[in-house]
Amino acid sequence: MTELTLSIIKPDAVAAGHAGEILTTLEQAGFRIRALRMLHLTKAQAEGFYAVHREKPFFPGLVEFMTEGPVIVMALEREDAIARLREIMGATNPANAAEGTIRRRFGTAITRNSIHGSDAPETARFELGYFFSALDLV
Ligand code: FUP
Repeated sequence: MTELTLSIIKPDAVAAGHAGEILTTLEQAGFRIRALRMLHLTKAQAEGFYAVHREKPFFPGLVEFMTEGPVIVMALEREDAIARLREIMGATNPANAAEGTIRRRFGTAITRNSIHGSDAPETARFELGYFFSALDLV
């Protein structure tokens, strides 16, 4: 089924100059970019996006990291986009991510893992709506 998912090229990957390679990887994996914007998240915006994690011990560090520099936020369309993106991203900890995955190639720690992708349909709906309106999809 063709579906949309939300992806973020995180501040570490943008700062390291890997945004282009990550976009190329996504396009070559069959994702169509339906919307894209670059922004520097505020603390409140990062906290809202990761609200499901607010009780976790890593939450303050996650918010700090996600606000340290600009990110690139995308709505991506593909057959089984949510599951396929999770596959090519790799495991949360780059050290455990399969060879060739984006997190293995560009992530440097579990806290600095280069890319985000929605993990389920309800999450994708919330996350797409957090950054984009229907009018932004082209
Ligand atoms: P993922 O869906 O793979 O991004 O992973 P989670 O939703 O479990 O975690 C969201 C983000 O929190 C991860 F991308 C990185 C960060 N995190 C940590 O910093 N430490 C942890 O122990 C777990 C996650």
